[in-house]
Amino acid sequence: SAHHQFLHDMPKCEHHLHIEGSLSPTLLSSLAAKNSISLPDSSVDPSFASPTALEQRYENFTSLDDFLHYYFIGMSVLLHASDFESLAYEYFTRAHADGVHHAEIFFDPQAHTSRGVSYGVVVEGLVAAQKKAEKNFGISSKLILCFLRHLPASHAGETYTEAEALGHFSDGTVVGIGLDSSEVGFPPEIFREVYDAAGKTTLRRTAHAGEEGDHTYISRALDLCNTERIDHGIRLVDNEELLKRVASEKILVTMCPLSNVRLRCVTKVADLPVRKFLDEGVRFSINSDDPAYFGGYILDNYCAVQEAFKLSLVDWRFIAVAAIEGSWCDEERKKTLL
Ligand code: ES4
Ligand code: ZN
Repeated sequence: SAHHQFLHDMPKCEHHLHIEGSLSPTLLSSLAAKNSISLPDSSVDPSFASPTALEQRYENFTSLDDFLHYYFIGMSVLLHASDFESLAYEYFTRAHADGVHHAEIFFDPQAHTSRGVSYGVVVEGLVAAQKKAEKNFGISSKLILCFLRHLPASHAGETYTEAEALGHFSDGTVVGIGLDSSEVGFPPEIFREVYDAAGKTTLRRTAHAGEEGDHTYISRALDLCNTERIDHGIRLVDNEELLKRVASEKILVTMCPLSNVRLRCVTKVADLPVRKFLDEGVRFSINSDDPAYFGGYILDNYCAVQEAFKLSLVDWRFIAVAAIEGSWCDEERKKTLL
């Protein structure tokens, strides 16, 4: 895609990045060999014949669930704290090259604890990478613990309790909670208990809503889970009143353009409500979601938006300021980002 120097140079904040979704086929393949993890046999799924075959399969996802199948198999190669550290440091290296100054990173502990990798091991590796990225690149970062909505709410509750017991909520290791995985059929209010518990603490709250699900998933996240952000939120365009509310309440929508195209939520980037959000004053940021799976990192997403919409510098200023003001870092850090 076309490269825009001013978009590279603009200080960027990433708010919607699943760290497990930054696992490149190359790293996946090398960790599988190192950790003796058997991937599906290539006679069953030829995509696993080589990293290149896998890359090609990633270009043809038909839905969120089709992607999630590969996403959960991919992360099965992550076993040790050092694997999570390598994964996250590889992400930070790329994010730094793209001009990211601050990153808020989703992780899916249940996808690891359910296969015998402890919550503590996952966080140990991620935190090691965060410290190294801060020191070497000056990138500030936070972790957002996501619950998998296809699993029972009781499993989310157990995960919440474990993170809390380790002190990760009170010591700032985890800044907030999120909700991800299959959306349709798993509305946010199923997870009301953990959101209510988080609401009694300093934890911030977000949820994926209005990606494949309709606009009622967005209003239910806001009304029933008291979320402060909406991840994806593209179905906001189907309810004018809700859209105006999100604008007036300054709720940040974390958009992921290349993800929405790859998962066929829209046909092309130009079909996303970027112009609409700008005209209505809806605050949003532009993010990569699962960059190793969706054909681009954050700068590719910024450039795709520019190619599709030809935004003005005033528009880009609005996006940059919204991203900084909507970040979950302290006010001192925000001042240095602005
Ligand atoms: C995800 Cl694109 C997307 N949607 C929902 N859940 C996810 N987990 C990782 N990527
Ligand atoms: Zn996502």
